[in-house]
Amino acid sequence: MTNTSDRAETGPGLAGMSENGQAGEGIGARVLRKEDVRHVHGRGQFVGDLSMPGLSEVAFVRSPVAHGRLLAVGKPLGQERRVIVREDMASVKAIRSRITAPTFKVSEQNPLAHGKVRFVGEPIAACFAPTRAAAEDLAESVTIDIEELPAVMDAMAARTGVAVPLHEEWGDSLFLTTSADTGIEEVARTAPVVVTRDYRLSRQVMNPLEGKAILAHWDERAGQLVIYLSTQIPHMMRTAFAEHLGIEQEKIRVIAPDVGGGFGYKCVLHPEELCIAWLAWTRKRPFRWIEDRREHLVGGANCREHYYRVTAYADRRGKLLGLDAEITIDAGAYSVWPFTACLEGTMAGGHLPGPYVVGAYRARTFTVATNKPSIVPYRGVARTGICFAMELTIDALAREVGREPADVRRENLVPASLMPYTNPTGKVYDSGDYARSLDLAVERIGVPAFRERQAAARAEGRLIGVGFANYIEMTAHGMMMFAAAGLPFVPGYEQALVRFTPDGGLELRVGVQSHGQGMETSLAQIAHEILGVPVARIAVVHGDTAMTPYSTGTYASRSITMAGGAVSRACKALAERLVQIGAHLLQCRTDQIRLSAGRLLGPSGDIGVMEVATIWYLTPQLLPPGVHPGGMEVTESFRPKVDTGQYSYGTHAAVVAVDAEFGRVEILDYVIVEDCGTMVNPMIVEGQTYGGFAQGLGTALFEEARYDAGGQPLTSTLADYLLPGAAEMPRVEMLHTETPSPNTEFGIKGVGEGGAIPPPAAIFNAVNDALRSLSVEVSETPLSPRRLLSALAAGRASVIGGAS
Ligand code: MCN
Ligand code: SMO
Repeated sequence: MTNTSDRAETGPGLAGMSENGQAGEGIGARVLRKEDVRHVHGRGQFVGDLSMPGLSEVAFVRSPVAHGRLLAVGKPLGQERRVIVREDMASVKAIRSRITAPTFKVSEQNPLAHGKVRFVGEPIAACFAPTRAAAEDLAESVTIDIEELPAVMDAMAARTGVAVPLHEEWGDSLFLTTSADTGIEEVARTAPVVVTRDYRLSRQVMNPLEGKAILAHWDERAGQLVIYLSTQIPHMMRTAFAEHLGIEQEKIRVIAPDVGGGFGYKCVLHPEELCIAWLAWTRKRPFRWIEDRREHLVGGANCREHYYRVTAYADRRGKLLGLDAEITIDAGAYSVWPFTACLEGTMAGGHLPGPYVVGAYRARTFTVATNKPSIVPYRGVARTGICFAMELTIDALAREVGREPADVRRENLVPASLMPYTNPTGKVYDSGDYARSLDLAVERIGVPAFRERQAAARAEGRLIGVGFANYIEMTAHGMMMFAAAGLPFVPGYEQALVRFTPDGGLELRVGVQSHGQGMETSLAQIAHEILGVPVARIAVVHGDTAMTPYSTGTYASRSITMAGGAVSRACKALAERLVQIGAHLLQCRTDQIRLSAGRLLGPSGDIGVMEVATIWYLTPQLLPPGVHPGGMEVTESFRPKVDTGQYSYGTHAAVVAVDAEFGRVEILDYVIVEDCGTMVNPMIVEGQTYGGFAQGLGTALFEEARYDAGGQPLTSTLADYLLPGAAEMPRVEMLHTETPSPNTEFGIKGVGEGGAIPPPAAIFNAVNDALRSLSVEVSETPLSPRRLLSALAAGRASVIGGAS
């Protein structure tokens, strides 16, 4: 990867933005990640690393069929107390996640199946023993009797009816349908150019290095059920356990130790977690379950699986006059707590226009229940799909009107002069210069020269192509968005507790959870920016409900904006106190003091902020009575001025070579332009973007969770479910622009998901550009050799058919 910065002040070793930042550690500095030291030395502490006397390990008996009536579960003789079924834990509430939309249908998911099973891998019984191997042997000896029902596997077909719906009381298979229309009919009647396409984004499994993991035990002294959980949302999980087990929240403590990747998979309540917590609560001793790879690939929750039919109406230059979309989401068996089955559908309907002015807009969404694992949020949530559908449509339109795709993009992008811009579904884009981002990518690729190269290659029988994709990434969307969606929880103010230690170090306590995003470093950089305490002396405390303020947690690329905002506010409040105390110590007025690089500078002397903190704690006799009883500890909160989301954005460009004989796609060049407002740590921003890109590359070319017609998973090992590895990652050139958000501290926006959004769109557009001379288009992920070869074969057949 090479990096080119578009702003002069970014770069290794350069100082932060204000005079308070110590050189190289403030906002904008490429500080090395503090957390990497323990991770690269193998000293991280994951749930699997914990040990505890008397620990029982748990294995699950899982459904071997996709759909059926569960008639009986037989416990092995003499081992009954070690095998738990739903009846044993009757007091535990089923998961009934919902939004308030009147037409939304609620699914009931039992922590262990009861009455029916609805996907292969659904937990039926929990078996415990001193070792996992013994627990698995026990699970093998449990008998189950299931009357199989026809499996509902095809979401598109299931929209119009099925033999036996999963949730029979519904009468159909639809969690939710929505529809919005700003007047498409009029445009449809008159538009000179009409382009219609179908797209499909495959079902994926997110595959964090560490699967789900939970260890729960009873702490007699604290009177608490202590749950070590690999999660992104410790505080919300405490609420989940309390609500479902019927325990008061103060009796539960959730600790997220090191978490080996979340990607959305760990921001929902999984049924197995309820079982482990219930076992520890009722037995008052420790239990653990760690998901293994096969469990993850077969019965873990999935993501994506979108189907689109998109019609673009335009004038002859390709200026959009209207956009009409039918969006179907295969949501799997159950609605997950708390985000529900409808997150993908509602976000897709609300954001399909992306960075474009589309004119009239109609979107109808269908969220369908099928006999597959539930759909959960995954890096990019919905936007990877809508970016794919929108950007491939723009390219199809460009081909139709005979213009360069980049030119048609520029024609339709929301101009910077219209910011803040309200899209047709009422989403407010806070700031951005989308055309500049596209122009940078176009310039980097060198489109006119590429067209010459392409023509020369074609003359030699080689197929190469270029593709662009613009994206927007709604980040840190808060109260207004969640309340409007009617979700069971609504994020409001984010809090941070910041306190000096008696020796002048700093602790930042935040309720969000860092599991690879580098927050232990970047939050410290924000505090350093304001107070000047060296980053090495700033500890970020997170992932423990007993030690941190409440937070809905880490998802929606919200943490640096929200928790960073709260840290900033708390540090500013502390700075004010320091100045007041300092004025006394330096015998001057507060307005004569300046805080710079960690020192309070007065007219006739100066003192370090760390020293002031030490004086407050250890030699208070030096201070006048009543000086700041609140002391060197502040809890402050933050909410963006407009909290419908801070919109990061950017452009990806791919140059590919297509091997029409073997169906292979080779990425020759890849350029990323990204803008996440003010960057706290450009090195981490690049790491986040590159990591997201790897996952987007997986979506584009490799990953697909496949099932047979009966609902049996066909990709239950990593030999069948392909993930990109280091060898598949191309060289990427990354450029940054920085358009601050007007609504946040320092103008920060989020970046955690952006890299994963446009890669499938950019790569498919490049492939379609390469295949243009053959009149072949591809539109289904992943672009495996099989898929590419069959598209080529169909193209040849249609050419032959057309000629006859
Ligand atoms: N950052 C920055 N300047 C900005 C924005 C971000 O320096 N203007 C840096 C900060 O170091 C920050 C990090 O980027 O800690 C990510 O910030 P943010 O965009 O706020 O995202 P979150 O911390 O809320 O993380 C969640 C986001 C999501 S939603 C998914 S999914 C995802 C992602 O982060 N999962 C991840 N990135 C991941 N990275 C890793 N390694 N593992 C995951 O599970
Ligand atoms: S999928 Mo990210 O946890 O919002």
